[in-house]
Amino acid sequence: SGQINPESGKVENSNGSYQKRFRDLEGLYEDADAFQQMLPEWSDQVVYEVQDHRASEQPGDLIYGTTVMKPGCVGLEFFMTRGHQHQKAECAETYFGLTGEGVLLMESPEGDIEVKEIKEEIMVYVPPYWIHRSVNTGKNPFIFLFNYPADSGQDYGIIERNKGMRKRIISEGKEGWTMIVNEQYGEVE
Ligand code: S6P
Ligand code: ZN
Repeated sequence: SGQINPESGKVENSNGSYQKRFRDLEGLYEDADAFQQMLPEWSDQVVYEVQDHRASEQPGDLIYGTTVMKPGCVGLEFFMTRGHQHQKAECAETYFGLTGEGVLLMESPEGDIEVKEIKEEIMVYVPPYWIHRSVNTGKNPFIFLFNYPADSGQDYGIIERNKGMRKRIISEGKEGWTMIVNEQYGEVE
């Protein structure tokens, strides 16, 4: 057992972590020009950090941890995670909001879309096979807890090959967000 700090996302007994910096996220956002304009100032800055606890990778075991995401936008598009389907795609996951606000954008293999708002004390279930990506739609850090099977793995290739997910989450008005079609989806080079 160990404490999880809801304000910092610190997982007391974590045994792994990684950070994604702005420069690592090239190609994720629709507005490539806006990305290039931000790059000099943002390059080294951490957009999100993952800390987790892994007991083992045995089937039946669980991984838990937190993701801490900075607020911000590239053009109109909010900061987001790379997104993935689980490598063992039949593996489900849960997310539980700790601080700030965001959404979980989910897409089924049939192309159905679900967007679930996450904030403090809100639980979201990611069904087997669904691609998922989290988005910070707020003005503060967005922090959530996750739990998923230890042998699940992540497949990032599906999003890379498709040029993203079918939809994008952009800011609207002062505080809001809206979903738009990803015009680059499925584009062939
Ligand atoms: C893992 C789980 C989260 C994400 C994390 C970063 O299955 O969904 O731990 O890994 O939020 O997102 P991503 O898409 O860069 O792995
Ligand atoms: Zn996942």
